[in-house]
Amino acid sequence: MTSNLEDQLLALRQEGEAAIASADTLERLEELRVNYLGKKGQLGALLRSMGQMSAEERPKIGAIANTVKEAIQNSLDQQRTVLESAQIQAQLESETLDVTMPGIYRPQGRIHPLNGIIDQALDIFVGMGYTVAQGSEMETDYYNFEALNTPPDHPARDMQDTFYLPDGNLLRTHTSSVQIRHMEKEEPPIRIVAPGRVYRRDDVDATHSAVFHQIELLAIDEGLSFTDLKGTVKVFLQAIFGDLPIRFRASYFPFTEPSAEVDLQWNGRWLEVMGCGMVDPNVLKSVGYDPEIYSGFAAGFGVERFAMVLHQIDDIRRLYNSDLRFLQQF
Ligand code: 2U9
Repeated sequence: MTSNLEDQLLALRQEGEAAIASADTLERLEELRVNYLGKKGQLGALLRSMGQMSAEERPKIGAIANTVKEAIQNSLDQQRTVLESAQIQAQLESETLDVTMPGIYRPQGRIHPLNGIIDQALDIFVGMGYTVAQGSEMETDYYNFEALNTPPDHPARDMQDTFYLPDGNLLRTHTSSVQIRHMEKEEPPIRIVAPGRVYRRDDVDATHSAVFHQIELLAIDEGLSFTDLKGTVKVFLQAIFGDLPIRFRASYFPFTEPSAEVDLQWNGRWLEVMGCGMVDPNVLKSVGYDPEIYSGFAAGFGVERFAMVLHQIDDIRRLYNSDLRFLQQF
């Protein structure tokens, strides 16, 4: 009886170890664990028959049963390690990237040179405390001209220069109406920068377009002087073009007095790049500001002109053609 049970235990160990060693999946290994060591497994079944044993035999068989259990458990652990590392190895091999394979071509968009300059300019003015303001491209005669000290007989209002709409409105010829509307709503101090599309009835050629982009800035406060204007314009132009000489040349605009044009020395030549001036007292009055208390300065420039100077573009129309051979250079 004793030796029979002992033989059975040792046979179970041998059979178990062999089956476990040849298990080729983790699922199969789990089946074997349940079959040998589980509650209703083979080892348990053999041990239940120990009930009929004498008190002397029982410890001896018990000890053998324990070594069998440990041996089977060891085999299970060992085989689990083998199978798990094989699984990881297989996963590593199937997921390995071939870094020498050619990549997938994805066409990549770029910032249009006009947007690049607008972004750069707005960043500079925001850095100086200005807020971006925008408005409608369709305007009334009042906001585009009258509030800007441009009387009805002024040549800028000529049908030849401005797109008038059948209802008497017009397409704005500059972004200045944005500043007028802003001043009507707000009180000084004011620091705004207004980017946008503007319209002029120009014949289109290499340097003229009927639609182009402007950026204008406006500062209104107590005690602002031409010196503040010069400093602001200089900081801005040098941030865009580098540390180049600039000069202010007296000029005329209806909405500023005094007015100046700003030239930049670029590749040894003086280039006109901006207009500016102290806001005319009549403009301040038109929005209800007292010119005895407040003064201010304004400046404006054409974005296309900046782009053409910076990138050596010979024809303004290249900026609107969406020709990828051109745009991919930026
Ligand atoms: C308000 C008061 C004054 C804006 C200004 C210029 C001078 C100027 C041109 C540059 C080239 C337009 O794109 S361009 O053709 N602009 O020379 N603009 S002062 O003056 C203002 C604006 C708003 C209330």
